[in-house]
Amino acid sequence: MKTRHRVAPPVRTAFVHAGLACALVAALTACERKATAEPVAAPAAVQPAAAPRVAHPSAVLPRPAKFVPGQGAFAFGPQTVVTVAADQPGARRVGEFFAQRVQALRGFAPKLQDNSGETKGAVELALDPKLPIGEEAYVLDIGRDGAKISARSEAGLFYGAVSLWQLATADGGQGATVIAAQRIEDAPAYRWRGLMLDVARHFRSVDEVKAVLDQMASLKLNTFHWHLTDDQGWRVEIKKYPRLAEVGGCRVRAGANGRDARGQPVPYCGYYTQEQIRDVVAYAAARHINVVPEIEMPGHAQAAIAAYPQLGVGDVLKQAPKVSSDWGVHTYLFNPEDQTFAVLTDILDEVVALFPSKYIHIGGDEAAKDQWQASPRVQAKIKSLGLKDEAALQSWFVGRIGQHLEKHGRTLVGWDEILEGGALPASATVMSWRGDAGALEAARKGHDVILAPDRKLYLDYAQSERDDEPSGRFPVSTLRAFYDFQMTPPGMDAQQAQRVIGAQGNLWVEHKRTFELVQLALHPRLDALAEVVWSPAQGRDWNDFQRRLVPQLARYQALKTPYSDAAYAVDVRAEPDAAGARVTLSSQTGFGEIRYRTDGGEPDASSPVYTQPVQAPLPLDVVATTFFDGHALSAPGRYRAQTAADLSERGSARLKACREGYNLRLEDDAARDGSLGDNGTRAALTVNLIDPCWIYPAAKLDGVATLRATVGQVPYNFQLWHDTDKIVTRKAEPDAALEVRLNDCKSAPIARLALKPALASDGLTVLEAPLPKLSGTHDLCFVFASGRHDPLWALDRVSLRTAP
Ligand code: TNX
Repeated sequence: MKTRHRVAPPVRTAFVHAGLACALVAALTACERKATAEPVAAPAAVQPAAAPRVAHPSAVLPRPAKFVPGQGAFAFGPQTVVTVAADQPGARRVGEFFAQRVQALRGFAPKLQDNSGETKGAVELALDPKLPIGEEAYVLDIGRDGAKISARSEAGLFYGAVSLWQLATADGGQGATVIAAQRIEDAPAYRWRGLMLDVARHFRSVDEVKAVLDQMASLKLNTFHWHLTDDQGWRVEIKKYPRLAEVGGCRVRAGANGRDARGQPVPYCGYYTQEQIRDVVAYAAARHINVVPEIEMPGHAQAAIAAYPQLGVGDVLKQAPKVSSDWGVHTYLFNPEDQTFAVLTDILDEVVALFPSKYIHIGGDEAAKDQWQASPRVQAKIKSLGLKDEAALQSWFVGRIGQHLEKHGRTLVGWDEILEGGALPASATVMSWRGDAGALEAARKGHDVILAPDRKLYLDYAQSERDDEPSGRFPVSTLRAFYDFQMTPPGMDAQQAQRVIGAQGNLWVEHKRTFELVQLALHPRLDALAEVVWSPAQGRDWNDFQRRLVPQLARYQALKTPYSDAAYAVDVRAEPDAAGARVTLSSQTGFGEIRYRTDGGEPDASSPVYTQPVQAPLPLDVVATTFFDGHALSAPGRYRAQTAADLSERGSARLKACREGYNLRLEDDAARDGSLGDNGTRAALTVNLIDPCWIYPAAKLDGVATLRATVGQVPYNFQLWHDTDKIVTRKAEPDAALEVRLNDCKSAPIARLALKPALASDGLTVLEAPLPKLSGTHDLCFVFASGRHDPLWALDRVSLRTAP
């Protein structure tokens, strides 16, 4: 469902029912009039058709360290030139980048000029290595007669240019503009301002990676952590071991994704040639972004072992593994033999030659030790090295790799598991992901620390429980939560806090099959994180951030960069009511104002403002959008209901899971209509991997005669390691069915909807069955009794229908 991005926003299709425009207008308008009558609400209620546009004094995001408003404004247009000193190629590069970015939005490119001549009305880029400011700092002075960016380094100048670009494009228009006079003195709070992108689970093209780098640059992020290898794919060409990319770079995806119309397997492949890697690294460097490659070891190694089985734990492997089509924790580890180190160090030699980064990431996470435990050879190795256990062996493994990187003058970075086993060299940098514990321990032990805690800074979590939320993980991780992230974990003292060199957002992409899904996951949460790592903690202000986000979102629209509008999208709740329905409109943040229409059209900045719940007759057709300062912040959200039965419809995102943990929103492996291939809209289904079970809270059952459920099946391609035993399956007795239970999930089924019509379909199937006569308000519980956990059956939506 392509409703979450703001590129030529389509009307949301969630909850769409055939329906007529209704008489809601009158009811809603009446409500507004009522509000006007209340003295407190009076000023707001006389909502002007077009609110006066109060531009934010500084539209720069992330917020600059210091901002002083000035007098007057600078006329910026096609006549504006950018001046640089003839002997400063760095300044010229920044000028060219600036001109190209202005061109992308305003439609003209300021000309570059030598700074020796007339400079009135110009943008001057001045590099001065003796300026007494920080390495990445800059000063931006905008007056009536021009603008000047000063910095000590090209990076500083670049960041100044990004700020000026934001100011020059904050009005969202084309052609000439004016920029308010102001002075900005700015420098980043942290030196590691990062984003991790997983390209192993789903591959991204060079152009897509470059697009992400452009977006990072415009947020002054400077570290791109490229997760290049994992169980599901090896994505970097290694000349000495070509099978890594050729074999390790291909898998057959699970379920319908993995076969063609004739049922034949379709390989899913992708890797970057060394030439492409160099191209990306140079592209990033031109944007002052360092690319940190990650080569996973000793775990997350299944693709590498599929390519070169001799790297695996040979005495326990019955056969070479395939490149995995599953998600989760796998048990294939590299063996700790000398020949394996020879291969790994060869690989790292090529990696080091490709990536000038001081930091090289060697993974280290989730190395389930089952195979090492089961292997007599590995056990003998542990013994001969005088080590305590497998954790100590991993520590020894990492130490040995670290020594090799040190020979190249590089610093090892690893996930916080590298702390286990106790032998981590002090020079290693720890990336803390399992909550704060790793960060605390690493800082205490004197390691540099990068914060990337799961839940808090993981970008694969869902952003809402809306019906149109794309696939991802639960619980929800909101824009606000990202903005509120604290750079000093509780329990860390001031001295240890010095060890925190920065933070990064991590985008794992098991559930982000397309680039659009990647973009929706990144923005605007990455924008919030950019402010957390760049701007001083003091002065952080959520509402101020949101105001500066408005022009940022407008830029994304203009640049056709999809972003999630989960923070601003309008939730329409309609409950049955004597008049037909009681309609409540709200948004996650409450920021801006909600405007709506009820005649089928999309609201604009002059449509009525929602102030309080309204009663409205059926059928109803509401389209609502959040606005701020005349800008639409969300795609228009539509809600239609013909009858009271339609009001009872709940998508799986709005049903309650029966347990916590392992709740995912999964994309169906086939298009809605069951067609194969990567095209076509797909359903996203909220499901629990341990106990697929849904609660419809407080269902109103009076007069309900039938239940309608839309169901889908997805492959169970998850490795839950030791949690596998916990998976709940229910017997298919007498046949496979969706069972409905009253009040709780333990009672006997009150209805069974046979799955037979759905068995042969890869897409969604609508099932309907009568319910016994019920009354009152009760929870309903839904479970699938299919006798097996694979395929995983999932509810798309349910509704309660009255007798015709
Ligand atoms: C854990 S976070 C992982 C990744 C997965 C992620 C999400 C971390 C260091 N490891 O391999 O992609 O969970 O499923």
